[in-house]
Amino acid sequence: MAKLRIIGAPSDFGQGRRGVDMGPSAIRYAGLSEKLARLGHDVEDLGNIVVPTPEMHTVKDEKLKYFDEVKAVCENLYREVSRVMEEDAIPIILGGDHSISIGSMAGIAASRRPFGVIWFDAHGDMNTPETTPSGNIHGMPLAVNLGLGHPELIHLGGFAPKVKPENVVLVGIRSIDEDEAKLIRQTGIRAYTMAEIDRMGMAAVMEEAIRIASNQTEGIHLSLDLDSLDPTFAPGVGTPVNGGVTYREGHLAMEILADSGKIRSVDVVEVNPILDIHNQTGNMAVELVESLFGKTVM
Ligand code: 6HN
Ligand code: MN
Ligand code: MN
Ligand code: MN
Repeated sequence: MAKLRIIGAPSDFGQGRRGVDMGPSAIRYAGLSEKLARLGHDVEDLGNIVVPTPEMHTVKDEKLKYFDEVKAVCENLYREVSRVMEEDAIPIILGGDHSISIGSMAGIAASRRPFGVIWFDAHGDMNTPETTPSGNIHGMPLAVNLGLGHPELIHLGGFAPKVKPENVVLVGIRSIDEDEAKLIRQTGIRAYTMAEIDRMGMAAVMEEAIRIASNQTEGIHLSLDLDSLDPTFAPGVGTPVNGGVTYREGHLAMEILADSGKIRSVDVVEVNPILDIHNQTGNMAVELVESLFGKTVM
């Protein structure tokens, strides 16, 4: 039995399209708390962090859109997540777009205990203000957590970087910007493309990913972007890319992570109910988290 604490971060300041701010509602509506409790866990929903109202704000810097708002949201989330970590509970952070991971990982790293990261995504999220094609901060959080990007984002919580490149793994990538690819290579993080998942199989990829992320660390943070999945199974995301992780590959990955016993924290991001079909993506998110916390056939 694990102590699971749900935190909503209903922010869409990291990307252009409104709707991901409703992600926490959609995931809760799909029964997250109840289903995790049914698996025997001690579950508590801590509600949402405070997020500014988008209609009251405008873009000031085209290379770092809604910088002040993203920073404020991440500072709130950092405080909430570090409190949960101090209680030795597992935070499950519901986005919101992926920029919120700047706050969640600052909170996870606050104890200064080393951890690894498995970042499930169609994208690299390794842009900086110099490389970004969109100016959207949700394309930058993994870079920020590695110490690349705007200094005020990097130093959120008062320290940097949040994680070492040798403990970072990307899984499911199939849409990477040109200069972003250079950064991925320079940092030396391990990035499993969809082509590698096809060749090696998801089980072998996950076994390697877990080995890398847990090498000399005390646990693993899973940052789960629902666009890692194929749009057939998760149509409700802002930046869908064809050729993604299948339904079973997704579950298998979560089941292998569950068996590892190494998960210490989770982000579930980019669920956009406005673009979804009957909450398919919200339901998929909940199903995957159930597998991650031990759901099996019998
Ligand atoms: N996400 N690489 C693109 C950009 O605008 O930087 C897309 C980023 C998507 C980010 O899905 O979390
Ligand atoms: Mn992402
Ligand atoms: Mn993505
Ligand atoms: Mn495949």
